[in-house]
Amino acid sequence: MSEQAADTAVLVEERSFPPSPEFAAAANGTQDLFDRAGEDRLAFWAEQARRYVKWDKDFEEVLDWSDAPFAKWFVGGKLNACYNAVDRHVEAGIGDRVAFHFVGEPGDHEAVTYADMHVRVQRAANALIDLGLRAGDTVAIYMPNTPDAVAAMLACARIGAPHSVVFGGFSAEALRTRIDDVGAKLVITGDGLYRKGAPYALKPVVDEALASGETTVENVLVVQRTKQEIGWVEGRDHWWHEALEAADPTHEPEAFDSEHPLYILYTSGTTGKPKGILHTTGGYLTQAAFTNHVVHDIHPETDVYWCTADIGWVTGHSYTVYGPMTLGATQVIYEGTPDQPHKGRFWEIVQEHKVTILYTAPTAIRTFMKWGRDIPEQFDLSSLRLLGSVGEPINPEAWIWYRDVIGGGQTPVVDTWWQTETGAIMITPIPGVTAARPGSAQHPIPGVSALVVDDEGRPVERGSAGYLVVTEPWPSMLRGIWGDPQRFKDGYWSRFPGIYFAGDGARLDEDGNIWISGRIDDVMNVSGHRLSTAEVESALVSHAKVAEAAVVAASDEVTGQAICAFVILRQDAVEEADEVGEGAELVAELRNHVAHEIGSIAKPKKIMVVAELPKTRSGKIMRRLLRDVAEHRELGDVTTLADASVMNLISAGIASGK
Ligand code: 6R9
Repeated sequence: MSEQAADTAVLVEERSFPPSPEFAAAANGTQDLFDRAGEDRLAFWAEQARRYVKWDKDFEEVLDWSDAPFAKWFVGGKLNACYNAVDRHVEAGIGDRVAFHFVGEPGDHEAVTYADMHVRVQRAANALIDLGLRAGDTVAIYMPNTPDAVAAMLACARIGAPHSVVFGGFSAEALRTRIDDVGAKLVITGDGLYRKGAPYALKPVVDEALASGETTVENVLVVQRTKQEIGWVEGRDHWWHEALEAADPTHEPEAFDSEHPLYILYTSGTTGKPKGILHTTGGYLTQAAFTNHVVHDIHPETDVYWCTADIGWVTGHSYTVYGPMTLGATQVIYEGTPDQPHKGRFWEIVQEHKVTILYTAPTAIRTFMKWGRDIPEQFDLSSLRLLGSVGEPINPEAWIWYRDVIGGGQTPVVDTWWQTETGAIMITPIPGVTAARPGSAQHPIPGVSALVVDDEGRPVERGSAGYLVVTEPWPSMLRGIWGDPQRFKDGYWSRFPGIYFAGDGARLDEDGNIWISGRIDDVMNVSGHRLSTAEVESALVSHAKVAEAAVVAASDEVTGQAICAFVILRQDAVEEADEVGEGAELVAELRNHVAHEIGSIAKPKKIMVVAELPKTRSGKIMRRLLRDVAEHRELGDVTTLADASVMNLISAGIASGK
């Protein structure tokens, strides 16, 4: 058991909330699924694949694990993901069902039906082909959270061009790294988006990203959203609406192999270089749709479902685009932030669109708690019948508040554990079956084998903590890291040979529930966003005044963790700082520099300028001690420090405000 996993383990909560008999009676997820998966796991997944996905050609083999850890699911099967998300619903006669109630931050609305989406994805697919895109080419998407972003992703899937969505808050630098790594031929972006009450430019960031050096990007498609002034490169840049208008209105979806790459999504690992997580088509779609159906309990004919994640994150991929659309669900998609123009915006949207299922992150829930229950209490939230949580551990207090204040003390709450790498939900209560335990993700879904193991990879006893692992392959698992098969093997499959190591610590309680405590590696989780300490450190040391930097995550009441940086200045910067006394200014400059290098989500909450960093004799920074400082705790064991007096220096410097 690692020291860190032990000290972050959450307190055990004893209360239990069984589903109401009415909820259980109508629920999609039943005990029967566990029984069938228990009898024959592969037959169970084959059944789900045929139930949820329409195949152009049926598969011959469920799983080929002969080249482990590179899995092949539903071998020999052929399908088109965009057809599954759009065309099939139009063919089934439900084209006039609303796919998206789009809510723009400034208050504009648009209802987009499945038939509308059908028109859009066909034209967009042809527009991509007109720009020379072919199956296997990659496309970077850097867009506002709108139905057009969804259409852009689906148009790529339709022609077999893997997309790589980059969150609209990432910097030009971060965008460029991802474009280069994936070798994108095309970027689809917007002129801008509305966020925090103002238009925010996107296109200039793309221009900046593409300005330096040779690039693989040949064309840029620009969706008009804010109508702000933007630069234009003749021949390279094209308006999305003009390209769609000029394109042929009909496009026959092509059937691709079940293992055809669907997308690459970058996420932070333990080094400074983000990993391109690769997902393929058949298995991914199966598990995304299955979990969306049985965990979120979507009844597509009657529910209005709202996943608040941006499409730039995996949650938006699986639970706004591929899962719900494969089911033919009606959704809300919102562009902006929860406090625009007022702190009741989410609840106003729930009331107006009669949202029945809400899926959001603990950091948002804790923010709403801080703002006070009187805000949601001003709105009619009685349409809500199920609440979900994702992205980080949810503390029991926030769980109870969510259920009581937002769910009227009635709704099931599903705390869903999964990762960019797992592609879809892995551990969660099943709302019509499981008696929920606030703060615990509880049990693996039917067909998934997850365990808590000790240092040697042996399952821990009930009541003990250890590492979270997945012992059998699952359909939506990552198929690798783009361009780096070795990193895939080393990063996930070598800590416990042949077993997937998720990087999270967990605890098994006396009743067999799994409690996830958080990352045990150098990955931070800030408001549900993953960032590596190394990534932020390398952004800091790229600033001319910084000689060395160490970054740790400190617990934070609202964001779960907050980034705390310790920096050593270069000698000339120290002298300059002393002369002009620019402490606060320097800190602001460094924070902005990190925002420029990575994006605002990576801005350290706190930066402390120190004279030395605590290191072991082998030169490793002892982050554990820095965490103690950041969390105002008494220092732990300092005996392995090369120079124990360093900590006195740091503490003294911090006390004097230096
Ligand atoms: C979907 C998503 C994955 C990491 C994961 C873990 C944390 C996610 C959680 C949770 C406790 C939950 N995490 N869900 N921790 N309880 N219900 O968030 O993907 O951005 O890749 O993050 O998030 O630490 O390893 P991703």
